[in-house]
Amino acid sequence: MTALLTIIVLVLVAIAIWQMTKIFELSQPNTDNSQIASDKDNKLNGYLMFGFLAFIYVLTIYSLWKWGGVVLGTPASEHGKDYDNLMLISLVLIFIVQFITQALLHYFAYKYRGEKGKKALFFADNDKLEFIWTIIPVIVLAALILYGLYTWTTVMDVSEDDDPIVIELYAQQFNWKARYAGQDNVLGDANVRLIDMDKANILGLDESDPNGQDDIISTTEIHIPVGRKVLFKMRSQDVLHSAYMPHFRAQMNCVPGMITQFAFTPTVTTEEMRQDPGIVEKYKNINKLRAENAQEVLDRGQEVNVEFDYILLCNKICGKSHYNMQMKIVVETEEEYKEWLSQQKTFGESLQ
Ligand SMILES: [Cu+2]
Repeated sequence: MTALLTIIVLVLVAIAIWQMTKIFELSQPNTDNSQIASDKDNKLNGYLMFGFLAFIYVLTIYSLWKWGGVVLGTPASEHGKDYDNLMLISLVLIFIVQFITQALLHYFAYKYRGEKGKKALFFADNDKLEFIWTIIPVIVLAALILYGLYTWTTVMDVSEDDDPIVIELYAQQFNWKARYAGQDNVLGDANVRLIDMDKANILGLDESDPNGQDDIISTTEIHIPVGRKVLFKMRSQDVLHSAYMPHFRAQMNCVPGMITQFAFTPTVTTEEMRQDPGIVEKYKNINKLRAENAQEVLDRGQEVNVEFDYILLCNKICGKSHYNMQMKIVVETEEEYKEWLSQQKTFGESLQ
């Protein structure tokens, strides 16, 4: 941030000096102070166009080389591959189009630079040309949008046959709570007005609803079994939040007063993901950075060495501690999941 501000200040100072010399020049008597560009000026600007073209190409290539590795890596859900494909196709298309059009734009700016007595070739009206530059974007965009819609409906489709595990994600400033639907796989009714801290009814469950008695509330982490579809139902207590699970390519807004949902099937357990070459490399780097700032990390009461874990984040800026609104997700085998679940207290038990 300081570096950016310094650059801005330097640029502003440079502009100020430039303007002052201009004023000085204009105030001198008997000098050529014509504001009309000469052929020499136009030629220089033509070359500067090429300079700018080179600058954006170099910047693009440098960014890809330098930060290309910080993308999300192996998707951990069934639909993740489709999602990544859609993203890749869109990016490649944009990249190719931008590469060609920028080159043409800057080349023509140079070619038809102002020159005394020169007139640029132009078409006042050309049906064929207009047809071509209308129809090509229409076809490409229609294909892209249809493919996107198809992917979206496939991702969002949850059928009863999938027999998904139902889990509620409850968002509030600034934490997450998860509620498992229990034996009956039906979440009990809940309402923020029923929240009763004295009785540990932190999610406002309706105590008279039998569906809620076997619900299990977890305030620390979410466990899900690999290969089973999980249906997340989102609720918010206060403001807009967004449940974001980047490794599973899942995100859904949490809106006060309504229930939203997102379902996916996790395909890679936490243990397996820790062996993923991309993750190993990333965590090597993270731990290196943490070791370099070990004292600071220890002062925060954290361990220097960290291991990969799936994570649920909030992706809507919802207040001052938004950045830290997160919850650990553990993907494990069906047996481990059942074992963990059996150790948790049901809502009925916690009321007694
Ligand atoms: Cu939030």
